[in-house]
Amino acid sequence: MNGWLKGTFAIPLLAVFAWPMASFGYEAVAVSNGGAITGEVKYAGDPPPPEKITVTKDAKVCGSEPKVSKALVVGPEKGIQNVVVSLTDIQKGKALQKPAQNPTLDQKNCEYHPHAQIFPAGSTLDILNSDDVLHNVKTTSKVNPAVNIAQPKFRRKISQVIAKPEIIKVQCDVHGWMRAVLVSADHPYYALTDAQGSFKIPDVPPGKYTLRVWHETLGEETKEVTVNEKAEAKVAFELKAK
Ligand SMILES: [Cu+2]
Repeated sequence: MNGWLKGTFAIPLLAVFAWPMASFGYEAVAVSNGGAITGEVKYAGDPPPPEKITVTKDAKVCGSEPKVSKALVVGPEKGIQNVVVSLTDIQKGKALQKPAQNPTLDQKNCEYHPHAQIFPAGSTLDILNSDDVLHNVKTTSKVNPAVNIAQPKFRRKISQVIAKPEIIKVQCDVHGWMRAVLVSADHPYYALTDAQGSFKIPDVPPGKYTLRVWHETLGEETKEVTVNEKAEAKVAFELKAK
């Protein structure tokens, strides 16, 4: 009798936990006539020199040489690296592919690797500690639950599900200079600018969209963009310190 009761109660519980992930209103369709959005994000005016970080703790592991901050990386032609570019109002387009492996955020030599990354919402992020020191992983998420976890050296991996779409800043309270950006995406039309500040978003169904650029220290800006069939729409942005 007990066993039978357990069985009946187990079914609805499992159903709740296996509930399909919310689709965030985005519909996956085949895109055969898409266009591309390409462009550059540049620093307006004279960019500040790269910020130097003095290692004030755990020099044996973190290194005693000053580090260069990756928060604002501006190339010789003023292109800004690691700007998050995305379409904010796309309803339909190509399917968001789940990566073959979990995205990882590695803490190594008291820096995050990679500094910025994009993965589909619902992914399990593997947070690795490759250092023989205590790190602390702290986010200021608002859409997803905020995370604040101590990761001692014996805790090599923490797996954290990032369920909802959001741009999330990560920092370590033990080493105040450690900063990273996680982009949990609800569709595939996201890109990070390269070292030249360039980006490309391919396979966009023809239509009018809002294109947003977001940078961790410079803030965000949006522009309207029209994508035509099998054509390239070029968009240029300039950002500067607020
Ligand atoms: Cu740390």
